[in-house]
Formats: sequence, C-alpha cells, structure tokens
Amino acid sequence: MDRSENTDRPKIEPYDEPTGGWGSVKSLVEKSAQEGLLASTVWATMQHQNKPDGYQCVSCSWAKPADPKPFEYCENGAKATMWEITPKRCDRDFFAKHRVSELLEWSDHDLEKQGRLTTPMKYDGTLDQYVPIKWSDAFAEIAEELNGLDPRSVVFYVSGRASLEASHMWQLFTRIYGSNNLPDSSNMCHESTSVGLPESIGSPVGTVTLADFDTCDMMFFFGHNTGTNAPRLLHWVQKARQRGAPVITFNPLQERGLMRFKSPQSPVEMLSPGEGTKMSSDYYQLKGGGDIAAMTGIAKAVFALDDEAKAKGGKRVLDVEFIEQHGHGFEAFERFVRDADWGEIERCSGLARTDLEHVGRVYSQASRVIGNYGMGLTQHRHGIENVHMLCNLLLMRGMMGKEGAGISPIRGHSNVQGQRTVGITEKPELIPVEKFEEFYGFTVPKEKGLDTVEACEGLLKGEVKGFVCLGGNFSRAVPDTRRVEEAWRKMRLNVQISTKLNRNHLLTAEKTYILPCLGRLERHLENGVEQTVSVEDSTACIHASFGTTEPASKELLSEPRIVAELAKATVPGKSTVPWDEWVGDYSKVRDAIERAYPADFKDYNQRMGTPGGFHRDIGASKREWRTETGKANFLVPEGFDVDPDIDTRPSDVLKLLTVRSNDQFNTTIYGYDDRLRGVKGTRMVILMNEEDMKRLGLSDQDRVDLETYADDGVTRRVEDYRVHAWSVPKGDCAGYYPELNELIPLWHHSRRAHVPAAKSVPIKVIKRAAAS
Ligand SMILES: Nc1nc2c(c(=O)[nH]1)N[C@H]1C(S)=C(S)[C@@H](COP(=O)(O)OP(=O)(O)OC[C@H]3O[C@@H](n4cnc5c(=O)[nH]c(N)nc54)[C@H](O)[C@@H]3O)O[C@H]1N2
Ligand SMILES: Nc1nc2c(c(=O)[nH]1)N[C@H]1C(S)=C(S)[C@@H](COP(=O)(O)OP(=O)(O)OC[C@H]3O[C@@H](n4cnc5c(=O)[nH]c(N)nc54)[C@H](O)[C@@H]3O)O[C@H]1N2
Ligand SMILES: [Mo]
Repeated sequence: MDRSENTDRPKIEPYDEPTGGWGSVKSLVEKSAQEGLLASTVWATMQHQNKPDGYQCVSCSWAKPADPKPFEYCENGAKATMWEITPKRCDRDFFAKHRVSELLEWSDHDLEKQGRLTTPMKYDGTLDQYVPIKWSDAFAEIAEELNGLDPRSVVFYVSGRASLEASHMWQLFTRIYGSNNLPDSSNMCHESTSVGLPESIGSPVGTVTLADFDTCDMMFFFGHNTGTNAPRLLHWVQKARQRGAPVITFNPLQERGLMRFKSPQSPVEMLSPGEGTKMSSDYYQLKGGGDIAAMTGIAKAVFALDDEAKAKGGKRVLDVEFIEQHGHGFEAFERFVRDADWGEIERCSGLARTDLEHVGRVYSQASRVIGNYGMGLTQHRHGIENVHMLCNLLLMRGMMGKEGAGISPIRGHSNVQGQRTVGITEKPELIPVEKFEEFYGFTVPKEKGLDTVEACEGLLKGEVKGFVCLGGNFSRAVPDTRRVEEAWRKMRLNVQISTKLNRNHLLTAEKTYILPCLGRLERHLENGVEQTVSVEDSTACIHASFGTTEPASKELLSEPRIVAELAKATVPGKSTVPWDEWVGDYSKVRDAIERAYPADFKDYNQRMGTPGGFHRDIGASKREWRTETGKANFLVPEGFDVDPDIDTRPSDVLKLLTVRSNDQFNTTIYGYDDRLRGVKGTRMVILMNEEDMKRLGLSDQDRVDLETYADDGVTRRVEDYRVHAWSVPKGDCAGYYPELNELIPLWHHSRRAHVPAAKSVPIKVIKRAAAS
C-alpha cells in the first residue's frame, strides 16, 4: 500500500495557536478548493447544517441545540460535508481504467479522493476489474448467494452513519434472513459504555443533555480529543469556563482543543489578539491506562475531605443521602479506595498525589458536575472498568440524575447511538423479540450473533463466508489488518453499500458487489415524495434530517430502498414487513419503530422536528435505576492495571496509543496534516517521550520499524516510520489509526465488551539500518 505521506520532508513543529480561530477558517478554504467546490455551493449547503429544518451533520454525533447559531458547524463537520457534496465522481469510467490489483497499491486518501460512487458494480475476476451491473441483477444475484449460505456464516455490519429508519429495516432484514450477526462500529468504540453503563446506572447511554452543559459548575474530560472529534462541544466548554466553572482534563497527550480555543463564531474573539480561552483549568498528562488509578486518587482525596468535614461537624462532601437512597455496593467501593496505596496510585497514573488531592478539592467544592469521556477510557482491556470507575466517582457525590450533572460518553459516528436504540445489536436480549415476532410473523433467531471481534475470529477460522456492509470500512477499522485482509479474500460474498471507494471494496471475495447509495445530505425522493430521515445524538435526542442537495448520480438509491430491495429478493414471503410501503413513506418506518419502542419514541413523527430534538426515556436521568439491584451500583475494579494480561515490563516495550488526526474521519483520510498537533505532510510518525528515545538510542527523525510485543507466534510489523520527540509520558508513544491497526492483536480487547484495546498496544521501536 502506498505511504500515508505527501512530501518527502514532512514537517513537525509545535502548534501553539488556539483551536478554532483563523487556522480553522484557512483549513476550510483550502479543503473546498481541493474538492473543486464553489464557495457559494459550500456556503448555501452549510447554512442548513445542524438546523432543525436542515440536515444533521454526518461527522460526529455531538448534540444539536434548539437555538442554533447562524453557522452551527465546526471545521471538521464542514470537511465531512464537503467530502460528501464533492463534484468528483468515482464512476464507471474510473473503474474501466483501473484494475483492482493496481488500486490496492493506492493509499486510503487517494481511494476516497476519487469522489462519490455513482453506479452499482460487480467484480469481474477475469478482468480484475469492477464492471457495472443493473440494480435488479445485483439484488437477484446477492439474494441467490445469501440463500446459498448458512445465515450464521454471514455478517451484516453497520457503520454508525445510517439513519434510524435504514438501521431498523436492516436489523429486521438480517433477523428474517436468520442471523443476529449485527456488529456495528460501536463494537470498536463505545461498547465498553454499552456494557458498563447499564451495570452501573441501568442506562446504556449518557444521562446529560445540553441544558445540563449550560448549568454545570464543573466538568471532567477523560480521554477525549474534543478539538478534533467533537469540536462544537468546545462552545459549551468555553461558556462553562467563562462562568468560572473548572474543567479538569486527563489525557496522556496535550490536545490543543482542551487547552486553548477561539470561537470562529465570534468576530470579536477572532479579531482580538491573544490566545483565546484557556479551556482546561487543570490539564493532567496521566500515563496511558492510568485512569482507574487517577480516579481512585481523586476519590481518596474526597474521602479524606469528607472525614475532615465530618470531624468538624461541617457539610459533608459525600452525598450521604444519595448514597443511602440510591446507591448499592458503596461500602466495598469505599474499602477499595481507602485501602489503595498512594505510592501505587502515583506509579500507575503517573500523577502526583498533590495534584490528585487538588482535583479532589476542586471536585468537592462543585455541586453540578459532568463527567465526559471518549476512546481514552473505552479502548482498553479494562474499558468497562474505566466506565464503572467514572460512574463511582460521580455517584459518590450524587452527580447523577440532577440538573447540571451526569455522565457524558461522547459518541462517535453521527447515528451510532441511535442504531443500537432501534435494534442493531448482536445480542437478541436487547431487542423486543416478541414484538417483532408478533408484528411481522417471523421467528427471531435466539442465538447470540457475532460482534466485530467475533466476526474477525470467524473470518480467520474460515467460518464467516459472507459480509454485507451498510457503510464503513470494516477491514481497515479492525485490528490485525494483514491477517483479516487475507482471510477476507477467501470469503464467498462481499457486498458494500457505500458512498466512497475504500480499501474494503478492493478485498474481493468470490463474488463482490459495490452498491452506491445516497448520502444523508441528498434529497431522498421515493414515490415522487421527498423523504426525511432521523438520527439520535450523543445526548439521546432524536432529530429529523432533511436532505437538500441533488443526488451525486441518478443511479443512486437510498439506504432504505437498498435494504428493502435486498430483503424482497432474499426473504420474500418470510415476513409481513411491508417493505414497499415503508420505503414509499419513511414515516411508516417511524410508526413501526414507535410501536416497537413506545417509551423512547412516543409521538415520533410529530416530535422529530422539535428544535434540539426530543429526549429519549433515560431512567438514570430521573434517578430511576434500571439495574438488577434497582439502585445505582458502585462497582469495584480488580486493580489499577488496564492491561493485566500484557507484559510491558521489558524496558524496550512501549505502550502505543492510536489516535485520529485533525484531518481524518476514521478511515477517511482528508489529508496528511494534523494541524492541531503541528504534524504536517505525513501520518507515518511515532511520537515518543524524549527520555525513552535517548534510552533506546533514537534521535529525532530516525527511521524505525514498529513491532508488536506479543507472545502468540504472529509477527506484526509496520515499516519505515519516523520518530519524533513529543510531550507524552515515559513509556507511552502515539501514532495514527488506521495505518497502525496492523500492530493490534485481535485478542487484545476489552474483556467483556470486546472493544479492541487500541489505546494500549505493547510495541517495540526498532531503528532501521541507515540507507546506503
Ligand atoms: N474529525 C473527526 N471527528 C470524529 C472522528 C474522526 O475520525 N474525525 N471519529 C468519530 C468517532 S467514530 C469517534 S469514536 C470519536 C472519537 O473521539 P475520541 O474519543 O476523541 O477518539 P481518539 O481520537 O481515539 O482520541 C482519544 C483521546 O484519548 C487520549 N487517550 C489515549 N489513551 C488514553 C488513556 O489511557 N487515558 C486517557 N485519559 N486518555 C487517553 C488520546 O490522547 C486522545 O486524545 O470521534 C468522532 N468524531
Ligand atoms: N487503532 C484504532 N482502530 C480503531 C479506532 C481507533 O481509535 N484506533 N477507532 C474505532 C472506531 S471508534 C470506529 S467507529 C471504527 C470506524 O469504522 P467504520 O465506521 O467502519 O469506518 P469509517 O471510516 O467511518 O467508514 C468510512 C466509509 O463509510 C462509507 N460511508 C460514508 N458515508 C456513508 C453513508 O452515508 N452511507 C453508507 N452506506 N456508507 C457511507 C464510505 O464508503 C467510507 O469509505 O474504527 C475503529 N478502529
Ligand atoms: Mo467510533
């Protein structure tokens, strides 16, 4: 594969500008020019972004306010929009010119850069090329293939962008066909949340809405790169800072967004000199994986302050009433924290006791606290325990289910949370099985399906024979790239419903199809009537999304239409789902969702246009704990080590954190600059602590190979990376996903949630012999 670089002399220099600001504006102007987009087109489209009567951004899932600003979008949301409305086309002429083996040498960036897919295509092995196929033939052939396979050997992957309507139809189709193999991108992302939060508080999603962000008096950020991955949230952080609320951040890397920010929405800020708002009142570069230790230290400080208050007869620091009325398991948690040794806490977190005591004091003085977190907590062997621990920390002070307080998992894809809500899950116990059976006259398979890691294991064992993907770039997003790619090509069937060409399309199976679809920004006409879709944001609010732009090609079909046609061809007569009626009027799909999930979707069609969306029925937001104990559970971790099964003791083993740049959306690489980290022209860098570099005999710009340190007989290696000294804790290093996924062993994942532990990969950095 081509290198993820565009110059021979990449430049890396510290970026000390604020996030937002003019850098952001400049980056957008450059991107629109590269896409060949007229400023007027971009402008006209973007005015509708994240508006109640417009479309919901296809980038991240951050909440959409009821009273949007004139420009309710960020640099990265705008890039995602431009990437979708690009005038470039990856059409039949393109495929006629390039053989698949040639395209396999291209980089991710160059593949997607070709523009929107326009025509259904089928791979022709004798030509080694994709050739056009009629839609009706594609559906008939895929149906025949599916019916020739055991449903348990076929996987129906969903990446988190498809609408609630398309997703609900997709899971029904999969189950009528006979499988619960419904992994989605959430399996690589917030699954530690989906498993951990219900155990703690009885809700699979966060408890806060934007109203809480407006009234909180303190925030925590654990392991989220807000400036790149949910930049609109920075406005709420900035407002909180301006009203004096402390914001305390824990992250091994110094991420600009949570350090300095200038709002591009504010002419006054943009035109004034200076560094913008200081976003985190305190920023702690803890060791990767040190969060349980750090949170234990904070909790220990809170207990000590509470002891003092009690002794003096003052106001308690613990919320004793809350703990008594709502808590379960508090005593065991208290014992764990009180018994914890400060030396051990300092060693595992990499932070000083005095710092954690300071955080404990600040926390003790606040009365409405939000705990935000991202992949830095979820993508570890102990991802679930990380989530439990943040709940414990909030619960001990009653910071749950009251105004201005609660837990805030910052979700990724723009509808990833919603897909789970409407039935995308491999676990049948999470769906209303009896209702589906009663409404549609078919038997839902009861056997648990495959999640992402299990689907990969199935591939490696040769048991998975077919993959049908509703969006995404599965093989590129998962661990153990080389092994998964090899196994993928041995399958019988590969079907990709997509908007852009990516590497997963090039891993051809015996039969391979690309089915191009409309994007969310485009008008969906069915029956001559414009259709509307809907999505759920990170704060569990549901919004309508109206497509406004002209479709990229006349041949494109909408995702609901493609699902319906696949279902009609594959499982005719096997259920009473009125596929055509639903596709002719998406409001009928919403009626069906409301019937299946009445509490969450009451008056769905009427309410989905509500500015700011309508909030789902989240028990924990009202202090209703839908847990087995009926209480909010304090859950005690086994210990501080996030990777108990990995031996990182050898002195030349480092822990690799794989992260996103400011110029990518997951496997979609917009460009090679990570402006907010000052890395330009390359993604093939490994950012290391200077002392580690010295210790390992490395200097800046040295060329190195990276190899996974694991004792499983598999060599995992990437070559010719460039070392760069960086502000990162000793023993940790960082680099970019997805290029480094080759280094993650498939078995290295959160133990119960199966989220790949992409934030703690044990590697060795090996200096290359100098070129002669
Ligand atoms: N522009 C843009 N926006 C996106 C995406 C994108 O690719 N581009 N992707 C979307 C998706 S699907 C998702 S899931 C989200 C992801 O958004 P994030 O959750 O921000 O994901 P990452 O980029 O992986 O960054 C994780 C952060 O955690 C830190 N970290 C790593 N290890 C640890 C640790 O052990 N402890 C702590 N406390 N911190 C740690 C890293 O330094 C990094 O700052 O963003 C969504 N939004
Ligand atoms: N090492 C490492 N690995 C990771 C992560 C990490 O932090 N580190 N993060 C993980 C996370 S959080 C996630 S969410 C996954 C992401 O995994 P995926 O969701 O599978 O990947 P994406 O890159 O978002 O998918 C991009 C493709 O989606 C298609 N697409 C875009 N828009 C649409 C649309 O509207 N409809 C359809 N049908 N297709 C569309 C395009 O063809 C595009 O090429 O990666 C995971 N992998
Ligand atoms: Mo994600």
